[in-house]
Amino acid sequence: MLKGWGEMENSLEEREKELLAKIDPERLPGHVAIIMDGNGRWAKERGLPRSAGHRQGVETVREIVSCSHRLGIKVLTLFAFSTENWKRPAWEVNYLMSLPQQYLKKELPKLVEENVKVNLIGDPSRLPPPVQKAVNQGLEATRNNTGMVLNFALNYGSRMEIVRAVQGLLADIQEGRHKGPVTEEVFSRYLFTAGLPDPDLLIRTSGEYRLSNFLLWQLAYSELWFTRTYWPDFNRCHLLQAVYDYQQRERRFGKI
Ligand code: V0D
Repeated sequence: MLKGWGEMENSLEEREKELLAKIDPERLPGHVAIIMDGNGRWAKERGLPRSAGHRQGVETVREIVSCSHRLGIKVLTLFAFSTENWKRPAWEVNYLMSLPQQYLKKELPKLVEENVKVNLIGDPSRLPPPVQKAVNQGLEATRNNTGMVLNFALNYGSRMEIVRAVQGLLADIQEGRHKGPVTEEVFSRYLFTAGLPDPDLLIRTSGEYRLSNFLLWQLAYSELWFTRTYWPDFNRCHLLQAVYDYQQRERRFGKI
């Protein structure tokens, strides 16, 4: 028997309540990183253009940002656009590039009000100037916020990040700005994620089991959580389930 709209919403809410009751607020993952995969396949299965999958994916971003904020997660990193994504068809890249503006136009007032700080990792210099402008406005408007860090990986690639860190460190050594040993702590200050804690939990949607050049250094000790759910179908209950599973794993680890 198909359920009506009200009942479906209700069951999502019931599930959310159950999960919230099981989650220990004292042992939340401080930093959650997400590879938001499966928009294209979600659209294809519905006979829709890939852009429809991306559009629905933005709705999921709204829900997950809001849920993370309410839960008390300190850093949420979302892999929005990789250095490899430039190889996609021009129309799709153009559509993707319209999303930061679209998202910020609607969400920025709420992010400001909720004390969320927008941050960027990756190389913004290759992004179209209007995208750079929109993103800079988001950074600027939330610069002094002290709540959750909403970290978008835009034109991000982990190997590029590591090579640039080496270049930056080398330049600082050669020009006398860095003296002393090169430790892990020193090196990590040259990454895009300088100042942010490493992710405690990585989530990847859509049944792919790879890191795809995402945060290779930073994920060294993270718990990895995979789901076959496509990103447009991912909701707050999936996030809460991932956090709950993370806490179960932590608990087992502690007993060894
Ligand atoms: C498409 C699913 C939000 C994954 C989510 C440019 C792919 C929706 C942003 C965004 C994308 C980025 C920066 C910012 C504010 C919002 C975004 C892209 C793709 C690629 F400051 N969603 N989103 N950016 N998708």
